[in-house]
Amino acid sequence: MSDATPKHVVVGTAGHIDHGKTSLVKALTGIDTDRLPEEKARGITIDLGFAFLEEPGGLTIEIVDVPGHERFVKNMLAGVGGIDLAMLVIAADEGVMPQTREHLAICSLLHIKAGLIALTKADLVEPDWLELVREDVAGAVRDTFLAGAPILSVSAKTGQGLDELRAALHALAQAVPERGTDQLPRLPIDRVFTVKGFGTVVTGTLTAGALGVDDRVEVFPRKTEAKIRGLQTHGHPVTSARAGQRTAVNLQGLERAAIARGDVVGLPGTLVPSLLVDGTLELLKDAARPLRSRARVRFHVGTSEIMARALLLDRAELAPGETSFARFRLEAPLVARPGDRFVVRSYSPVVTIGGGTLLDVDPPRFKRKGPALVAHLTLLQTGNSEAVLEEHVRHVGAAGVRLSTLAGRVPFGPAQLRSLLDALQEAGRVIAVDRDWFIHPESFARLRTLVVEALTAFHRASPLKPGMSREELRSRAGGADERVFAFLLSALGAEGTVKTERDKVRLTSHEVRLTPDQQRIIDRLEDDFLRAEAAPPSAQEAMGRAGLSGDEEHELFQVLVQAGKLVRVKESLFFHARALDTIQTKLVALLRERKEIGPADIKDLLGISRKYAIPLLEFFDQRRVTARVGERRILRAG
Ligand SMILES: Nc1nc2c(ncn2[C@@H]2O[C@H](COP(=O)(O)OP(=O)(O)OP(=O)(O)O)[C@@H](O)[C@H]2O)c(=O)[nH]1
Ligand SMILES: [Mg+2]
Repeated sequence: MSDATPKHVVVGTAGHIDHGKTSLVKALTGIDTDRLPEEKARGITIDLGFAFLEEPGGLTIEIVDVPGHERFVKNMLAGVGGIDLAMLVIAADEGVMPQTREHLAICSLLHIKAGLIALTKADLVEPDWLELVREDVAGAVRDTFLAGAPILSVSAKTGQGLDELRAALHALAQAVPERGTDQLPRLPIDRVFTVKGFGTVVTGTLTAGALGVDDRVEVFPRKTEAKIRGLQTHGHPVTSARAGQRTAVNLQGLERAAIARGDVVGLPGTLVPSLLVDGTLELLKDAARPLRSRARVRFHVGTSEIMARALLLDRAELAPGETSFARFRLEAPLVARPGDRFVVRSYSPVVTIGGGTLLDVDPPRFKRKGPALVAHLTLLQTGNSEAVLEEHVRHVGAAGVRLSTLAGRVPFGPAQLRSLLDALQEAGRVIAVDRDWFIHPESFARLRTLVVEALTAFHRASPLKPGMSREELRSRAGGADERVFAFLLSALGAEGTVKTERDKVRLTSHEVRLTPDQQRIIDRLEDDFLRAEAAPPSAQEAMGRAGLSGDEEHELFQVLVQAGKLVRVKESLFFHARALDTIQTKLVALLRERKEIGPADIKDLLGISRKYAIPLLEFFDQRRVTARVGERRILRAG
């Protein structure tokens, strides 16, 4: 590695209370991580502490020191959420103790990949004893990620073994793979405080992506946005921070009280707060009892702890050592990404019992539980990236999904998402409604069938109607998303299946066909309106004269309206289109002559009553033939 590529690796301490974690961090780095007065007074660590080692070659080892006390495991969990390596600290004079095991289990559940064991306080024991403890420890970690890891005897008091420890940490850190760069920034907050003159500052390990001064960010799940006023790492101002760095973020214009540990800083709209998450759940082998479905648990992810009910999807209870799929119903919104590891502790007694991997952080609401959901989760767990993406698009159904929403649900970054979508589109496994909206071909096909069937049924029931209202059709198609529906209609139009005219949709094959009887009635109706000229009958009257009962809603009457032969002038007052043309010609001629007319003039002109005169004048105003000046009309210019 060259100096040009700085690397940040986060090491978390772990281990039983009083075993010398904080002393060891101080001996290694010179930094006393116990800051709180209460920690000083009691001689124990209560909350997280932070230190670092600048190594040659641009490597920074960030150290998170955690409390060992069993009452503060909750704080320990907030600290180890973002670590790369574990440093399990065991006092040589006491050996493996309860929180040694619990912390080790937590690191295992979080899928920490590597680490080492520091057998500290070596100055307090005889070499023979040290050997026995070493064997004991090697046995205790045999079935864990620390199997075969370096076990180094050290002393914070005498400095014995510190150089070797530092060299071992360096070697492990070198081997930690670089964090991917195609991820949006995410900083789970572990501390919030105010700095005089600066305002609110939050700190955390930037687990992914990068943040820069002046970036606009959102604090999830608070729905509050802020601008980054300043950034610091290790007490020094910087203009940007990258994945793996301990970062302090000065947020402009945000109240300290509005934020808490467990919240997450990210780019606006890029994370999905959710009350329901699905994943795998593994119960620890040494859990005291089986976990029953619906048990209330403490759910830890990132730096947050949220109460939840664990619903087992395919069994009534989970035995120690077993793994199954589970759905968590959270009592407050959770902010996480698929692929995140989590830890579960029982409600009471408060002990770590298991953990797992999140598969779906914004799951579809299945009507049926059980098998369908298990199949969905199996695919998310075992499928390749393309299959996982396709599954997410499939499960949003006919509504389709926005690109940014999809980005929050898939376990990969924006660039990979874009290229996977392109590949799936190419293969016909995803349809792009537009650049920002996607639907699965199966959902699209179902929607297409619904629309064609609805139109077919409509034409059968109303053969005299030229087409179905677009909105009615959309609601028949399950209230399809407007964007998807418009896309579908244009696709059906392009293939020649439907025709859309104004707000009416019909099958291209549909034609209004009248029986001779119906044609006769229609002719009669039309004739009635034609002859009545400026004083037409009501729809009901005309229907009666044509030997039918009904009003303007009657389908035969509507045939004339749809064909544009009868024109609605006002409410249920219809005129024949040709009569209107004649009236207009007369009206214009009169206006040319007189320049200005009143209602009485049109009554005289056409020999009609006020009942027709007023609506006609308003109709021609609307048609922009005339303009109204008080109660009088003039010819509209142009
Ligand atoms: N003799 C000796 N004493 C040590 C050594 N390391 C730590 N101690 C003592 O052990 C006690 C506990 O040390 P801490 O470093 O506070 O232990 P800790 O693991 O951080 O404790 P918690 O954070 O509360 O879990 C202190 O009194 C230290 O002085 C060591 O290497 N040798
Ligand atoms: Mg400590």
